[in-house]
Amino acid sequence: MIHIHRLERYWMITVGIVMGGFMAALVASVLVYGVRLPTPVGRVDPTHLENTDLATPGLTQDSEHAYTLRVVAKMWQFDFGVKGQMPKITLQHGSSLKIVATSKDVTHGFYVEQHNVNMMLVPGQISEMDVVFTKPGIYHIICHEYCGPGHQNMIAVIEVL
Ligand SMILES: [Cu+2]
Repeated sequence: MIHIHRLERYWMITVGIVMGGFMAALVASVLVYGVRLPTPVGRVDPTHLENTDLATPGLTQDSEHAYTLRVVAKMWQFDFGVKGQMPKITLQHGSSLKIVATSKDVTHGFYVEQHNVNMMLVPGQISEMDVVFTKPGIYHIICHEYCGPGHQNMIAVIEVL
């Protein structure tokens, strides 16, 4: 049998416990907290979005409580077919929202307050994420990837009734 020094054995046990803790946190984040990685679902030519599903960004209703929001991020606004400095969509609570988004110029962020939505919008890549709004409230969408001098203006609102 291999002889392992006592202190070395303690360190191996300690490292095993720490690694087990990390693994448990990872599993809990997926199974308990519902953390999902945003998935790239397709590729597009960011200079020719007019030939894609994202040609007409906006909110569509798929069923009674399910919606799809198509978003094109650009310097420096989120375009989902609503005009204004801070575009807004309104949903009933309990609604599920599929967000399909891309960027037409530089890398932008897409973060929804108080929900597990945190995507990087990379030109040429379509990102998709599902979220359910269970509580009424005002939730801001912000760009959290610095994208240029108008970055701080990239804000939109999801109102949940
Ligand atoms: Cu930005």
